[in-house]
Amino acid sequence: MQIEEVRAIPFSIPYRKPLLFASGQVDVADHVLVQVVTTDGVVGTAEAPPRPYTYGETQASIVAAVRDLFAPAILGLSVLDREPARARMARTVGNPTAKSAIDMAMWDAWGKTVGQPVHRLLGGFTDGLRVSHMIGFDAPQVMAEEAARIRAEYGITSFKVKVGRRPIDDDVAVCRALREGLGEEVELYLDGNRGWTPSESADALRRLRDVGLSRVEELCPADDVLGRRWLVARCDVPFVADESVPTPADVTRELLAGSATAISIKTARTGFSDSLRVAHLAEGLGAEVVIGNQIDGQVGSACALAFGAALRTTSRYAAELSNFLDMSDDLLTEPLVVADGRMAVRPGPGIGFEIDDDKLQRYRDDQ
Ligand code: MUC
Ligand code: MG
Repeated sequence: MQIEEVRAIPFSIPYRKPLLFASGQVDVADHVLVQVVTTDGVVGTAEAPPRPYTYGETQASIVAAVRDLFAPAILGLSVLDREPARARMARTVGNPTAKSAIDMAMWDAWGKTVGQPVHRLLGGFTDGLRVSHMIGFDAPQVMAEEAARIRAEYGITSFKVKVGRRPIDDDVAVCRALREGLGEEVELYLDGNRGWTPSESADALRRLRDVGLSRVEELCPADDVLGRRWLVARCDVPFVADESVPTPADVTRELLAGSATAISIKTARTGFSDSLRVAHLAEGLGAEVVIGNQIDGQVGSACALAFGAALRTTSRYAAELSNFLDMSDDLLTEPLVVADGRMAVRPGPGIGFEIDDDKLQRYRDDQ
């Protein structure tokens, strides 16, 4: 069970339709497949998505961090040594998705070694999750039609609407088009990716009161310290912290400061080991959590699904698992399936997927 090799394989798969949001844009899934190989020949796999506007990482920096910093630090450890691996990686600051992919690849290797699914090793609460889909910027009618298509094809009835970069009138028009097009039964919530000021956020929330939003996420920067507290105190739906909580300590700070009332858990940035910490911390503090999407491919979405299904608190709300549907292809031998608005966890050992070697050859950037 000892780790004898750590691989960082850059690959690029185009999106059919780019995703636009207040802090950036994704046209290509230029991710890094991270694998740990054990002395028994078991391969544990996860992926790291570079999000420079959120974490400062790029595809090249993730490959370099895994190859030059983290692989030498963990070679020779057992796949059971996840806490020593975490401590050694913590000697380097930052690099959240590189560290998280290594952590999740170690859990995958552990599950494969003992023949057990990772969602059960993590807690085994349930066998599937309701799915929520994220809709990027476009014209109001186009966004409403896209959501209607996703509902018709996949049965998804929960949508996260990107706001915060255009004039507020445009965002208000989008939310109204979505509510009118989809009806009252559908869940709608906002993600501003820090694009508004606190007073712009308050203005938008006032104008959107009748749209019936279930929650809002990171409408303004957490660095607007007092303004954000002022806003959160006036917000009558849960205010979710996302990019402001890359670590468990940030979760504590944001919740205790009154700068957020709920937490987005993204396995891409906190792996499984720190996502457990975040979930338990939030539960202890009485704050709700949702499973977020780092614009993951199918490997990353399978990781988020396994984690979300593991605990009662993480499986309560629809999880953001479906943006891989916008990609032109992916790397798994058996693609993930969304049906009737749900995704079932994979029954196999580990996280529950296998990499298609031909596809990896086709999309890898290093050969
Ligand atoms: C999200 O929830 O914000 C966009 C930027 C990022 O860091 O994650 C995505 C989705
Ligand atoms: Mg977000």
